[in-house]
Amino acid sequence: MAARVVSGNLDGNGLRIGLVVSRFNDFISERLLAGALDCLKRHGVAEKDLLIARVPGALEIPVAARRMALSGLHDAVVCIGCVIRGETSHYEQVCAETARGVAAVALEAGLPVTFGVLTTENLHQAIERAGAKGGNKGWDAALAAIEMVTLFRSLK
Ligand code: INI
Repeated sequence: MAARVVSGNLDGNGLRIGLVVSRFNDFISERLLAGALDCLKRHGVAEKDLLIARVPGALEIPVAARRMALSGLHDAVVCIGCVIRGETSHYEQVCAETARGVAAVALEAGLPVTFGVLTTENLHQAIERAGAKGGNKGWDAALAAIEMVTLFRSLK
């Protein structure tokens, strides 16, 4: 007998999505947020089912994401921010702690918590990934959230 394969789809109808957005480097993170919102709306997520929480910097993302993920009010949480090496001496710590924290929240809550946090060498790379040549990582994180929520529904 062939193995059963389950996968998510990209139908966002009825999904409730929380977004955590950090203000640091907001020139970039606002572009990422715009990409994420555009993606969610184009895939059927209603405006009334979106909640955006703004935090100061990437290091504050995990704890806000945790709050949202455990609230029971969202099917997934999309994390958005931007860390640029050129602008920070503790780049490695900020990146590692943010990624580790977001992954820990997803495991604790058992909810898709996706990572739209850019970690780049310089501003140019960040611009490329926030709506220029490299696409928009906010869009990608939003799409991953929809796919994961719909996958989870097939895994019940
Ligand atoms: N936060 C970011 O989101 N991006 C950065 O590039 C950054 N730099 O450069 O340090 C950054 N730092 C702030 C940090 O995330 C916290 O907000 C701050 O330390 C207060 O806890």
